[in-house]
Amino acid sequence: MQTALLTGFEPFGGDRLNPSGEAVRMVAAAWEGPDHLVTDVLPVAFDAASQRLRHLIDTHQPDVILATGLAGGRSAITPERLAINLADARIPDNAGAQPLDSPCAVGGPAAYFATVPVKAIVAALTDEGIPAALSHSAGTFVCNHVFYLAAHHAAARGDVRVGFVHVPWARGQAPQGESELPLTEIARGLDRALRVALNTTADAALIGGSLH
Ligand code: PCA
Repeated sequence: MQTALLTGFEPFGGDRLNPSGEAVRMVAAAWEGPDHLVTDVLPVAFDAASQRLRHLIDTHQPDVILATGLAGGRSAITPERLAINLADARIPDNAGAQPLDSPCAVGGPAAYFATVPVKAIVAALTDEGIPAALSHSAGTFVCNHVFYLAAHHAAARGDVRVGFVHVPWARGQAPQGESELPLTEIARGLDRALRVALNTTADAALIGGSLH
């Protein structure tokens, strides 16, 4: 039996809800194994989120870490391929911190690739009729920070698969005119993504690159 750590985020930027945190709670409530699932909803704060993540990893020693967050405006569930060693916040985080041009980890490599099978996840979600696409940038805010630090801890430990999935606005929560998906669909997508990450080690050789 493997242990999976699945995280979402609390609301930020003046929003009332964050679909990633809500969907993670739904996945946890419906989970029936066979693998052991640990979930948490992280603060949208650079320091507090990284401390919380570190604590979760040290406590539970997960085999798979899948962190998730909101990418408002995207129309699909998007596994991220790359975490970069850069914190460059356009808005203050929920603790008021706004790092500019700072490394996530001093002396760390410029970037890490996701080690969950991102293309297989996109294919599995698409097969189930859930809008999904590969993304090559998790941004430079708290989501990328958490993804980078999870990958950094995993690189030191070895043998841990790490990924990050951004989700769209949930239906009824999106600002006027923004793309949205039903929250149940987002939760179903995250459950499916996690199961693929748990059960598939080699990624699928599928088209998923972008021209720009
Ligand atoms: N989205 C933000 C931070 C928390 C969240 O859900 C991001 O993409 O960095």
